[in-house]
Amino acid sequence: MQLYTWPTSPFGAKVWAVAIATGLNTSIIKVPYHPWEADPELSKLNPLNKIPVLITPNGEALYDSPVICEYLIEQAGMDELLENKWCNLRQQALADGIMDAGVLTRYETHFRPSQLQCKDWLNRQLNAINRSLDVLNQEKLNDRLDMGTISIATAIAYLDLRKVCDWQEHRQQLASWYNNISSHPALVQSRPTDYPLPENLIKLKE
Ligand SMILES: N[C@@H](CCC(=O)N[C@@H](CS)C(=O)NCC(=O)O)C(=O)O
Repeated sequence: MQLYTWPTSPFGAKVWAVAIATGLNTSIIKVPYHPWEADPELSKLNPLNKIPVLITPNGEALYDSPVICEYLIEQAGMDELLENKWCNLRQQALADGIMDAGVLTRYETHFRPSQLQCKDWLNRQLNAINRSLDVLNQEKLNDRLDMGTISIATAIAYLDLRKVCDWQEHRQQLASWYNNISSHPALVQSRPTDYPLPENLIKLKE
């Protein structure tokens, strides 16, 4: 299988953590692909032009990340990652929303000239992140890997990578849960990491 992804992508990182947790990572080749490339290759696979995209052994292109994760879990027969399914899927949705708001914040603050940035819109993203983190801080989160905890830990790793906000402040329960779970090898090996933009995209920042 092939996974189109990029090292900074939290959604790609989540899929990779699931791939490691299911043992299917050894059957997947990562194809580094920045979604802002003008090359139409990605949009032929996913008309939304977003990563991650998984190419299955029969050549089918799967997106988006929850669909890919569920596919990997089913292929590996690892239902335990989705035990208490609705809680897991809700937690994944919340974590994905944090990732969405974090990625949009990054795009706005990093790629858009400061005089064009919209403060209200940035605050809206930050408020969504903060409300979601407050909810997670009240929850008794699992200490083992499952679809919910992988998603939440990856979302937090992305907030750290891009320094989106001081998420630990006043959230002691969530911080101590994260400090514990983030040392799991699947999360260490999949963590989103900084990576230079492809050369042809650097002009976007100018
Ligand atoms: N809901 C999608 C979100 C994927 C997503 O937003 N990926 C970002 C990279 S982290 C992307 O491809 N952005 C390109 C764009 O927004 O045009 C998923 O879960 O896979």
